[in-house]
Amino acid sequence: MAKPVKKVVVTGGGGQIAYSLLFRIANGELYGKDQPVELSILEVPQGVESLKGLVMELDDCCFPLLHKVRYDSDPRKMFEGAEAVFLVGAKPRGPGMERKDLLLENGKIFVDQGKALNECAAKNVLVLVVGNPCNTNCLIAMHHAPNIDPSRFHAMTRLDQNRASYQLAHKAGVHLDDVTHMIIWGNHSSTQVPDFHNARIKGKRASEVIHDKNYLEKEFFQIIQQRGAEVIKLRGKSSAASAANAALGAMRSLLFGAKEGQFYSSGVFSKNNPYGIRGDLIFSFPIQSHNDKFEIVKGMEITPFLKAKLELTEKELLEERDAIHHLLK
Ligand code: NAX
Repeated sequence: MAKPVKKVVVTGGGGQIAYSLLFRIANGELYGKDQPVELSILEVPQGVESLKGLVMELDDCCFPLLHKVRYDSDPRKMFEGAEAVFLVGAKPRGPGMERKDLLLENGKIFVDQGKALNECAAKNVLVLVVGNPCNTNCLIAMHHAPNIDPSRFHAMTRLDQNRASYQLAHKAGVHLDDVTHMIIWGNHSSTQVPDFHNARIKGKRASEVIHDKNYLEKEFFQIIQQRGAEVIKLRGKSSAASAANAALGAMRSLLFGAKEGQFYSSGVFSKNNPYGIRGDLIFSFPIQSHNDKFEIVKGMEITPFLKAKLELTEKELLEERDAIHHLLK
């Protein structure tokens, strides 16, 4: 007998990340090749018309698992019964716009969407916030959805994790599968902390394989922290296919867990975290999931170098939270 259809929502449907993401979900790359899906695509009112062309393309792919596609500018309609939600849609930073202005502009979007999720989504919905600044947007959405367990809200740091894993594998000359435990701490921004100390290459600490301390502490950090900006400089547009790929991977980890003995990075509510980070932020930690429950992995070694970096990214997140505190009322 066919499985019941899973309801998946992607916001920012007219944007470039959604253009990569939607086709992969429809092709069974989120839930698997035996799971029918229904897609609901949210856009701003002026962007809805162009979604007709996107939906024509989805139809023309003849995806056997794609049960139905809906699109609209009303989050309440789109979130109805949703089980997996990718909050991708957000405004880009315009010319001369400060990060603080972007926080305020995009923050308002996540107030409304948080409320709509609270009212309309399935109670066990999983929400992955991609739209930037994703940690703080996630905090806002979570805050306005008190009926949904906070552990269901995640901000995406998987792209940063993937970038860091690739760089370590490349530098060490090993296969990607040989790099494990690669964790991003903190904010998805240039203060993020790609933790080479706890990362493993063929089971050993990365620093036991890559002996160049200067590379690990300076160059590696800079490559990862600036990777998004570098892609924009060269491509003229921000990362899209790699972001969609990371979003799929992140949601799959939330749905199905990591491989035995491994974990992954995700921005989660920091309340009662075991690393002394302030408890009212969305902060990226190492995460393990068991039976649909998410836990911050305990016992990671925090060196003085890491501690100083964690303080910087925590400070930035506190500043972001202070800038939008009125949206948390
Ligand atoms: P685009 O500008 O191509 O698309 C964004 C789309 O969102 C537009 O079609 C816009 O109309 C729509 N939108 C705006 N407000 C909306 C609302 N209230 N409801 C529904 N849709 C709305 O951006 P794209 O390249 O797709 O990137 C989307 C977001 O992802 C951006 O905020 C971007 O900064 C962020 N990213 C996050 C990453 C991460 O790792 N967390 C990496 C990639 C990316 O930079």
